[in-house]
Amino acid sequence: MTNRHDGPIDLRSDTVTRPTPSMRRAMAEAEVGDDVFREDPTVRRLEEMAAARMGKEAALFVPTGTMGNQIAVNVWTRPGQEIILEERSHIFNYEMGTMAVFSGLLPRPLRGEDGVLTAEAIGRAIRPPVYYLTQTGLVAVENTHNMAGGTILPASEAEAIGALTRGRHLPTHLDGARLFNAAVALGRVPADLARPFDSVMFCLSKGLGAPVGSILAGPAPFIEEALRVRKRLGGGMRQAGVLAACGIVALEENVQRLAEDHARARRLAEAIAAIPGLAVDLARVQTNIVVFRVTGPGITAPEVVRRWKEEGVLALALDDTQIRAVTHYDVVGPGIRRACETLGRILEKKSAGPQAGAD
Ligand code: TLP
Repeated sequence: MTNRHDGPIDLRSDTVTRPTPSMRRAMAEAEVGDDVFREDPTVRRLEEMAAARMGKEAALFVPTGTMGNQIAVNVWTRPGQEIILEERSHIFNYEMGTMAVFSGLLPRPLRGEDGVLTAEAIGRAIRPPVYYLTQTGLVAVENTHNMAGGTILPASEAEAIGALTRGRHLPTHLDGARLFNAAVALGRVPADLARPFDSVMFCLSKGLGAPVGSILAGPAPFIEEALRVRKRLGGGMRQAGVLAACGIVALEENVQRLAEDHARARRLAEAIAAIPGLAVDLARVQTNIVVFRVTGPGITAPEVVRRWKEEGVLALALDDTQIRAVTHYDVVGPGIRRACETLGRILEKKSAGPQAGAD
């Protein structure tokens, strides 16, 4: 068995997981009500549980991580302000400019080494309170950092950012889509990593394996306003308890097993590092994401991805030279071995000359 399901070994994202058998059972048995009236007991239970895990006063179940982030961005800011974020962050690159369209904000992207924004760099970018200057409205950081390769924001840096922004009376938001990966990798509880930030979003639908849903957590008045903004965005769901039930299972059963995904990502990265024509920075492989480079002449990342697909392995080409592979619940050890072997063969054929590579 290379997979928990039939079909290709799917390393495109940890979003592709399907509900586990206990999630299917929980869905069937979930007590439900109309959550727009706040009458769904399963949604409320998930929200309470999630708030406690994040060490925040309150939490809100939202359909997607993108919506959770954009609600936070909207609640914390006023139109015309700037938001400080990392250059490769999800909020800046993959949320369709919603910060501008919906909240009237300007991005202030900063480059962080390995995706890590430092308090020092943020401090330099915060605008002084001069009335004729554009004002900073929010600082948003990402942990783990997806496009930098699942890198972890060091807890000490998070604390330094919190201390800085509190001193400057600026709100902070943590895009913790994969915060549980960071917590498991560091052997910490997620609340420790969320503490320096005013609000946090995490996804139930990534490594934790739920089919749908994310959580936005923060102070009670913030979540009260977030509820209104969620409705404004069309995110008020009705008998959402069937989905929340999977989120509860995800939090109860799937957190510690993230360590297996991390071990598999490391195995994959080590195999990649040994293949001539590929390069990976092993120090950056800290959780379940492997971003590697195609260095061999005469073959591009999209071409490698195409040939890998023919061998039954799916991954994402990020550009002409970079590929992202993400480990998750549905791919098991033999699948990772197959992925390594087939990748080795593709690059070998390539270096054996154009004839061999062309078949
Ligand atoms: N990430 C997806 C893609 O959108 C890139 C993936 O496959 O990794 N924050 C971070 C850091 C994310 O990686 C993602 C999704 C989100 C937010 C948004 O979550 P969803 O997809 O639920 O809107």
